[in-house]
Amino acid sequence: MKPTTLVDEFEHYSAWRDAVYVRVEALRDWLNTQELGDAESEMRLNQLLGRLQEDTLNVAFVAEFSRGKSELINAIFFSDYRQRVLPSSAGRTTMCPTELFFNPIQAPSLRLLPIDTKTREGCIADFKRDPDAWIEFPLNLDSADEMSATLMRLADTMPVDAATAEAYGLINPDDEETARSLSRDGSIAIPRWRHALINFPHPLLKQGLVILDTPGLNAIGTEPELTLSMLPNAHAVLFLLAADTGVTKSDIEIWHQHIAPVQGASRARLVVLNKIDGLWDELKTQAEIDAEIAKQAASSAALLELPIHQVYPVSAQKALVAKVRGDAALLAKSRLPELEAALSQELIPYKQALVSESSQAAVEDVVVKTTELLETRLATIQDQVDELEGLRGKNRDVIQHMMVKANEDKQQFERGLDQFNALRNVFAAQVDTLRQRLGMSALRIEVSQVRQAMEKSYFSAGLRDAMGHFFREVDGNLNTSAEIIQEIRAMMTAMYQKFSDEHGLTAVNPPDFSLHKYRREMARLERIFDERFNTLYKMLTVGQRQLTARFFDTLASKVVQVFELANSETESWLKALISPMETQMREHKTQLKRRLESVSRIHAATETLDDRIAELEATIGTASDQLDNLARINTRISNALSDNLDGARLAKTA
Ligand SMILES: Nc1nc2c(ncn2[C@@H]2O[C@H](COP(=O)(O)OP(=O)(O)OP(=O)(O)O)[C@@H](O)[C@H]2O)c(=O)[nH]1
Ligand SMILES: [Mg+2]
Repeated sequence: MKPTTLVDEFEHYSAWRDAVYVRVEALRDWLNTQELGDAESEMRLNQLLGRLQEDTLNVAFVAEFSRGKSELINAIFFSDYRQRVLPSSAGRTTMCPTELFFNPIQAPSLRLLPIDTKTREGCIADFKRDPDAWIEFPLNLDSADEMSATLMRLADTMPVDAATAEAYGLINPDDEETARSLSRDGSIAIPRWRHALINFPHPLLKQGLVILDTPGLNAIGTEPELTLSMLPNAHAVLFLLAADTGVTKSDIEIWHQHIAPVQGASRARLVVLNKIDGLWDELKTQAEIDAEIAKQAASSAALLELPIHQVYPVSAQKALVAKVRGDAALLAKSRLPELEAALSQELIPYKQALVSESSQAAVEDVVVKTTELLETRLATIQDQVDELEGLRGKNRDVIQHMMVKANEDKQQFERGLDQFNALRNVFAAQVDTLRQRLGMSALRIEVSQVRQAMEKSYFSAGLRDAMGHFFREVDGNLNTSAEIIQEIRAMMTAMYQKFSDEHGLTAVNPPDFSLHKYRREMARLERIFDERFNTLYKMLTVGQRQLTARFFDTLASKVVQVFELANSETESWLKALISPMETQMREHKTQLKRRLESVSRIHAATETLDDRIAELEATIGTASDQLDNLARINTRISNALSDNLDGARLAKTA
């Protein structure tokens, strides 16, 4: 069987995602036309639709320089252009982290962030929001030559003196390697750009693929954002070794510092042993060559402490040549198809599971809520029908009595509503405290205090104290917030119970919510900081202090991001907590009012009993049709979600 390529697999995934999108959209529109949706459900579904639309799949390529990262990207994704899209050459080529993606709103372009932004405040994510910080070069898609000439800028360097390089955090003057790379006039060549964004209308990028090519050259260490967010955010990381160099000390360092620790158990992480064409010795038999390749793969796996099946030997260069020339035998020999198949098998199902899970959760919440509403409606109307049936043949006195009773119920419920509103005030006060604890302004003050403390400290001990203090404060805030959340939940549970006992509303179990994962993420960030800076000397040099300060800036913006997430999740939880109650209250109030109206009208003899019962029964019919429809729409979404890609593929080939 021909192994499926990543390109095919990704197309199936996109088709699956589009199918889910259409069905979720149908649910939202149906709720609107039936007037069954509320603001909360509509918001959840719109958020989900937004996520499905902007869904990206991030694949990062990491290795020492010259292992063939850019060549491998060219071979896997860009062979259709029949030439090298990304520059790839001997020695150090790609000089800055490069993201390839597609944004239809902007013209195809290469945008470059100058290296001197390293001395400015703000991290790459901040600069991405500031278009003026970038230098833009249009990409002429009609001329492959022009395009690759433009992209050669990814390899730009410039000479600076050692002090400047140190200020950028690119060198450590005490380090031997730095001394070696200084030329006679004391200058050193550094990357001209800090980061590159390539907006390119490739079919896969159009569907949400984002590729991250990184430079070797220990850039990972000097750009904290790579360690803190870009690599952890990647859905798959490919780590490259090269058969001609074998596994070097710096390969092992990169692996242990940046790749092995950031990976979750389910995340795709593939090790590629590139340049196996160097072992294609024409004087040897194929079996001997295969044995040699297997031997190298095994020793690489052992050095990285991995099972051998996680190492994929390939020749990126021959694969690119083979694809450009349409040479199937050479392509097979390059072994790229095996790597592509493994990548798609690890990457796509993992990504699909993530998206499926979050979609399922949002849809289920909305469906459960709407079902409850319809069931309550059905039950109350049925009660009214029963009550009216009981009136048949009764005299006016009895009817009068019923009217009084209905009025009393309505009044009692209105008193209940007053209590509910009083409780809402308590709820609002608690939410206020929670917002202060989780608030962004408190966090920003905290961050600037640490920043000042760091600027004053010349010793690494002082710096670590400031950081330790920061993390304790942040964790303290999260902890207090977690306690408030528990209190709010207990209060709401009691309130639901009360209304269920006194007014017969459906008892809802308020959703649980914990800040645990955010505390865990903070602990992870603290660990990364510790690991990076506990080896520093007692006295800090200017360069080390600057590097530490910049690392802290990135870390702080990451902490702010985590807080923003925690905040928005907390806000949604608060809404989800109160909104079913509000919906039920509203519904109950309407039904009580209708009941009083029907009894009154019958009492005043403006309507016959039969007419009224028939009318109510029609309403029952509508509500139960709606229930059926909702169940059908829900099944359709579930089917779309659980439709695995194998199914989609079979359907397409059949
Ligand atoms: N023989 C052989 N050479 C390869 C292969 N893949 C890449 N190369 C060569 O190795 C050199 C480095 O390749 P690049 O793609 O620039 O490597 P890189 O990892 O992107 O390097 P940096 O951008 O410097 O970090 C180039 O001269 C490529 O032609 C391969 O499979 N076989
Ligand atoms: Mg490169």
